[in-house]
Amino acid sequence: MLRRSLAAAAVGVGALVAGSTAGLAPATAAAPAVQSHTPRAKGFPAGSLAALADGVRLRVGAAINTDLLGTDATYTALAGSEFSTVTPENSMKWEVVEPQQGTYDWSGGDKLVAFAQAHNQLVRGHNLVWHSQLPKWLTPDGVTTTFTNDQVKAILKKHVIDEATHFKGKIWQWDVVNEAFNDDGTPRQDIWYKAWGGLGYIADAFRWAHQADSKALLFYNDYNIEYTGPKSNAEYAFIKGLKQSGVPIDGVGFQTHLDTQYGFPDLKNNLQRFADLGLKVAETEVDVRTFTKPAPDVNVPASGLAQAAQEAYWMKTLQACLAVRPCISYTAWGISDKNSWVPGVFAGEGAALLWDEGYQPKPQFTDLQDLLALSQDGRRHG
Ligand code: 9MR
Repeated sequence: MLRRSLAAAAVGVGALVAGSTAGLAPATAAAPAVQSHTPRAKGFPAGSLAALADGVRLRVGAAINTDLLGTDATYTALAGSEFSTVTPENSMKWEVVEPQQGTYDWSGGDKLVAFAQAHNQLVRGHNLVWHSQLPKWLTPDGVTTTFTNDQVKAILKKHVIDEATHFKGKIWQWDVVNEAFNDDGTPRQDIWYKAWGGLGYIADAFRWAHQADSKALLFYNDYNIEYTGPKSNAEYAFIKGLKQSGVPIDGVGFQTHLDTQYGFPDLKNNLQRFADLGLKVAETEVDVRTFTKPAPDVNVPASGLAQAAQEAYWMKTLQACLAVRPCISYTAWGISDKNSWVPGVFAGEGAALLWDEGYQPKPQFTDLQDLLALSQDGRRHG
């Protein structure tokens, strides 16, 4: 079900077999574990998304461009006051942290961790294993490499253990493996799949990450699994198998990059069926793009209808998380339209975030505030 191709150019695709929906864990059984993994957020301004979300035991976050922290005052102020969790948009990715083999650069990740600690925020680490944004010494394209299979295996093990060890104790949730399946449900044929001769690298990566940092919550993260279809079904079956085999996986991240030209996904059902496997779930990269006016207005919705659709989609993404108790965090993929990846990848689309290019909050921001305020006495209080 190709509702949307997350830009073949920028990101990958992927998935496997059809799974059943034999979810068993009742919501009441999951509640205590969820709450113990969602520490209270303190010190945020009244009315901020962080403070409002804390009232319903939810963490709300944003992907952060660490280059803008401390250099863009408005961006930095919003990053520190509105969000109770942060994700490095790029600065913990392999091409950034190990640009030459054996030479590490943790500066961007360390900067984000320090910022988070100074602002009472938790960090979602992103990511340890992916086919994209890999260093050139390892692969030019994510599918070919001059290393042997055994060398690739040793290189991945070292990377996962070294990075998880460097950030040990500082990461709330790690995206251990990102985007391992295609939209048609088949496994992505990247250098990891080829070296292992299958998806065995995923279980290994979770075990290594757990060995390095036993307290971090370990997530599998992907896009287009918000919709029921070949990809979501394949990942459901695969992750159910991981759980049954005792692999230390704690959660599944639903990236939630949505586009108003496609119908809204049955997101709540998909969050719930993965949660029913005994997992936490999270919305990890939420943005809602729509058709926009021609340049230079690349972040101005093309019509009132486009704007209204965006607002509805934002509210429904948050509603889905609020309705599924083990949904422990809700993260937007950026703060302002000024810095979003969307217009550069999807020509004619944009306006995907909660603040406009001038850092003014958009109606969808107020909508989320209102929804969180209305939820304060809801069932998530337990
Ligand atoms: O937002 C990120 C952008 O700055 C990078 O150029 C891009 C490279 O692929 O990655 C973007 O973030 C992606 C994330 O790491 C994984 N899911 C899809 C996100 C949007 O492409």
